[in-house]
Amino acid sequence: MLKKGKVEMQGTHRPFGLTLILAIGALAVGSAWALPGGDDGVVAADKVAKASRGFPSVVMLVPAANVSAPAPAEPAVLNQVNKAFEPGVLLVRVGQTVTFRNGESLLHNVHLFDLANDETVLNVAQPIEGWTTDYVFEQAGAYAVLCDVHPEMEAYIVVVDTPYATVAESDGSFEIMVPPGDYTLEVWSVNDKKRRQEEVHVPAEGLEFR
Ligand SMILES: [Cu+2]
Repeated sequence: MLKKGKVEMQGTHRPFGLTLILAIGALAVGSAWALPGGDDGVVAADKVAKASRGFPSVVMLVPAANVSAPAPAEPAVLNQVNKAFEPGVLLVRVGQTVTFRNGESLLHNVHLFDLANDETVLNVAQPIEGWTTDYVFEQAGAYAVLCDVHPEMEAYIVVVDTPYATVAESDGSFEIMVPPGDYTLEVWSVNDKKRRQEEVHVPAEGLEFR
């Protein structure tokens, strides 16, 4: 089934603003999102599959109970610079805008494939430096991002429907702050067709799965 998204395109010539650089920095370190409604969470930590070809795993804890946590208003940015996508793995929430940005004076494009069925969901040119294309994912899933101009360009977008998710370190370690409770732990890794999935209970003192 084709997953429908929302696309907005615009050509801009603005140089990088500080805000954008900070946003990319925050994504690069893979920090977990803040807890909805406060930070009275506990640490859930483990070690999952280590990075492969430079692509780290993504870990998500999907709460059994409904959690009201709107997607971040600020866009997640996938930059195109030095003939590479940055970051290589982008974690976004359902409903959060992804901004694809051409960060250099080269012709690129964005060719987005749904990994569930290999169907193209977006294929747009990014002709000049500063060009941006916005896209909103309306369902959770995993997507490959390629540039047809530069076959070496490759990235992945993991769209999650939980506020408790993070990009793991390259050695596979991660920490997520969560309220105590029952969760499904899911792990996305670039080499695994099937996600690791298990039910976990996070007690009041937190949990180290290791
Ligand atoms: Cu390119």
